[in-house]
Amino acid sequence: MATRRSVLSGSLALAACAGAPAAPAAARPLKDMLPCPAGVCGMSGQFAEAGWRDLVVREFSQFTPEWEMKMEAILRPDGSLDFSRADVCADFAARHGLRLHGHALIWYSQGADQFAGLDKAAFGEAYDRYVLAVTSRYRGKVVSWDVVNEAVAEDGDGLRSHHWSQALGEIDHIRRAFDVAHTADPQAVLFLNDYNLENLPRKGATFLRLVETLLKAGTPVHGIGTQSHLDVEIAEGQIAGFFREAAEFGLQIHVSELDASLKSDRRLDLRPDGQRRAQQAARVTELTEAFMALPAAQRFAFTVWGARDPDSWLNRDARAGSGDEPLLFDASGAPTSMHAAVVGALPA
Ligand code: 9MR
Repeated sequence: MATRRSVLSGSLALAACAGAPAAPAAARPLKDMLPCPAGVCGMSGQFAEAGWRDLVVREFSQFTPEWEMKMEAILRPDGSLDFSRADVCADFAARHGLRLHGHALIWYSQGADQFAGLDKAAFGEAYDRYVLAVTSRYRGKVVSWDVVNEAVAEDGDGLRSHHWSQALGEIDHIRRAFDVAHTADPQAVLFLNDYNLENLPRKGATFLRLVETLLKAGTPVHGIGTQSHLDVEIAEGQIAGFFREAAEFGLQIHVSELDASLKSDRRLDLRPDGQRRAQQAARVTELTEAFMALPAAQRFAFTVWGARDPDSWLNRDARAGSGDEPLLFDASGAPTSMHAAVVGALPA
């Protein structure tokens, strides 16, 4: 496939032969260059910051609340629901014409305290009520939901065990969440979302087996969300391999939380900066090409987990410190070398 990279390098070579100065590629917004929605996450605390807001509105066409639509933000300790922060996000998206992706209804890391002590029947009822209430409230506003987030065990050996699976069943709690969400909002595109699917082939394989199990059971799973918090050191071909297999279900695919740490999976890394950047560019190029090679109808959106490098969760982790450059824009809002890797891999 001809990509912008090959076309651009061809025209630059011609210009150099003719002795003409090479014009910089036109700085077009990402949302105009991608053949699918360009997504970004953010938090309501950023909405008033002009630098963040202008960049997001100029470059992106889809928005994922990074926190405000999670159970930890909505479900109060007493079990009542607080939609105030999620509503602020829905309003922000509507005001700026951004498609809204809901994240995330059921996540192993949340809700344990509020659901503790309920007997099986009460647990199931509260579970259904939560999913129903949230998806109904945003019907017609949220286009898509991560219904179950991070179901697969860390090392890819089966599924995680947690309060949801223990009370309602390993597969059944997933089916139940999708069924309720679908009933509440039949138009919403419903995703199973997880991470390390490209980084750990064993985990990717378990995830795809889970998708198959759910589909065979008639569960309304419409999409595969691959978070793509990329480990830039993985072998060439691993990302493309995962996308090829994932595509076989014919479901929509969402690159849902892309970032690519330069910190080598948080380990001490003494290699020259240029070498790590080259790794980052190579893997991000592979990911972008693999996504763009999907049939158009399967490309749901291409979402990055933060607008500018300092916005990244990776720079908010107290242990890791700051200074990572895992995103498409730097602190000033200028495109990074990772941005160039994405743009270079887009179809010409
Ligand atoms: O980036 C998010 C961070 O700000 C939150 O504190 C954290 C817990 O809610 O979640 C982070 O986002 C995670 C996402 O929801 C699911 N995949 C992994 C993301 C990074 O940890």
